[in-house]
Amino acid sequence: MLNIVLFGPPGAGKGTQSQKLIAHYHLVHLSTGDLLRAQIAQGTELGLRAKKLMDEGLLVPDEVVIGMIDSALSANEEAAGFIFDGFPRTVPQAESLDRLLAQHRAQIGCMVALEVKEEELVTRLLERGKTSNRPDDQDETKIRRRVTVYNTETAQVAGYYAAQHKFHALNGTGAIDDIFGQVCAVIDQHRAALDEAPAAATEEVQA
Ligand code: B4P
Repeated sequence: MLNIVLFGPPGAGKGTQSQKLIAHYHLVHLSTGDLLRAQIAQGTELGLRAKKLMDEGLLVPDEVVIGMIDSALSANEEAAGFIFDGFPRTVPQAESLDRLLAQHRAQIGCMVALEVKEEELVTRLLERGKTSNRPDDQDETKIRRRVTVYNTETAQVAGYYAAQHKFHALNGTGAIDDIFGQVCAVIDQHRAALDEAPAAATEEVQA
């Protein structure tokens, strides 16, 4: 099973690269942002609670997103693997993801982080805000708050995966196809290593 975490600040290109990756590797795309926006569109109680936080550029509580990922994993038992986009965003979310995947005899293969400077993030998100209809993309103060939340609450998740030797950082600035090529190179390198040592990987999951 090929399980990839796509990581980076808001506007780094996670959603953009995810679309290309799911087509290339035939993986299931799990974006907590998309799952939350679906709840908002359906007008559920969860969606109403999440909307208030998302519109302000704040994170939704861990137990809410962990519950959504738990359900999505169970609903996709036959998947060849997953692209986790925008999740995990806190260390407790990362710890829960490891536990949930272990229940499915799986684990995260690698995390690919897209690094982009704050001014470029703000430019991209304000541009998307012209057409996305997303309140969190339309106000520079909220966009900068999202970047601050990333720096204070989310960036440390990189260390969690670095400690497991699964962290790879790439420059997320430049042509989308060039960045895609670099993301694929990291994933292909991981797959080659898996092919060479499948037994070791399985033992690790069962331990
Ligand atoms: P998300 O939906 O995850 O949204 P995002 O971080 O804003 O966007 P993403 O990073 O995918 O966008 P992309 O760069 O592809 O989160 C929204 C909110 O949901 C959060 O603020 C939070 O409230 C909540 N939430 C979600 N997950 C959560 C979790 N796990 N825990 C708690 N709360 C959670 O695209 C941005 C723009 O850049 C696009 O217009 C794109 O065209 C452009 N772009 C992409 N690559 C480019 C490139 N190389 N060059 C130029 N432009 C590029």
